Amino acid sequence: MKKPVRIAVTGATGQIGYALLFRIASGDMLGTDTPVILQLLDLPQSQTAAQGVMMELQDCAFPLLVDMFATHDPEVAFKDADIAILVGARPRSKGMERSDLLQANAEIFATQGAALNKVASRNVKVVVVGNPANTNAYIAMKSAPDLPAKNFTALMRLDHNRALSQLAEKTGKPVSKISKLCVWGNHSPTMYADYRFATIDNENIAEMINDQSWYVNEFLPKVGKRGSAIIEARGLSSAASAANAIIDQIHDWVIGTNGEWVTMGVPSDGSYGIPEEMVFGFPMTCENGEYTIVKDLPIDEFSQQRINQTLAELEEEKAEVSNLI
Ligand code: NAX
Repeated sequence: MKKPVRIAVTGATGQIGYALLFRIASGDMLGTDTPVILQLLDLPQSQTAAQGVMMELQDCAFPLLVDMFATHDPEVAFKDADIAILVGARPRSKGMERSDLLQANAEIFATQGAALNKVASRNVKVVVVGNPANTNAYIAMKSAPDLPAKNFTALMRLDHNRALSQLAEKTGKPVSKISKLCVWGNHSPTMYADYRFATIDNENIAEMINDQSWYVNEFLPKVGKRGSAIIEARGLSSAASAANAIIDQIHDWVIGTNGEWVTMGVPSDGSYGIPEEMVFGFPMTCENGEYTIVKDLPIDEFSQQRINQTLAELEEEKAEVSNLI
């Protein structure tokens, strides 16, 4: 049996946490040969709920779940964590301005970044989910100067999966046949789901669909506003699909993509003119626990315009929280 992997999950008693923890413990994320220890973080007022979630986890009798605990102290939750999934964030309350929300969340992620810096495994892999995910990941990364910056990522896989499914529906082909799709930028409606390189059985999807108006006027807005459409229909924000995307992103980062492209929000290395360290969605391949940005793709005028738009939004978010970094 392999050594257990310590997985810290924040916001553990929230909707995404509830959809996520059971799948981690069942082996969906790291494989059925990898035991796990769950280290759950939530606010003091959620500790009773956390006990309830742990009772349910216990009642599943998962063979891979070797230990778990819940706490409200980030330094306890992140102790020796190999993987940290930062889901917990402040929701927007009535009358709260966007800048107030950014600030409130920035403070949470600055504190959690500092705690990771102090107590987590030196090679902890971090996925930030709580919104605004890219900027929160940037703040956590800047608050953890002793950890590798590249280990701080933002969840962009839900956007990628949403785009995949829309293309599968349009072409009538299975999702599993689609390759080389990517989503650039911020996890927000400004994201740019780019299908220019995407193929099905080596056939270019853009040529197959051959309808730029559908792409610009239907596909891009549908993918970009999918989160709002779900809130409208369900009365609650995406939870199971978000949890599934977290599982996918970490699975692929740890286990590899076999040359397939996925999307992750990662600190830029300057590729495609994105300022260094800006946490940005890029096309990615993963191997041996490391990700690599797919380089040197041609960027046409339309794509550059879309990339500039999502970058401008991230620059704005960063400026609003500059007091914390
Ligand atoms: P919930 O409100 O159901 O749960 C959030 C949980 O976080 C609560 O249990 C709360 O007590 C806890 N929490 C709040 N502050 C905390 C702190 N400082 N430390 C630890 N725990 C804390 O929200 P849920 O639906 O689970 O969504 C969580 C976050 O994910 C939100 O910010 C949401 O916007 C974001 N999302 C991000 C997505 C992405 O693709 N990046 C997609 C789904 C989701 O919208």
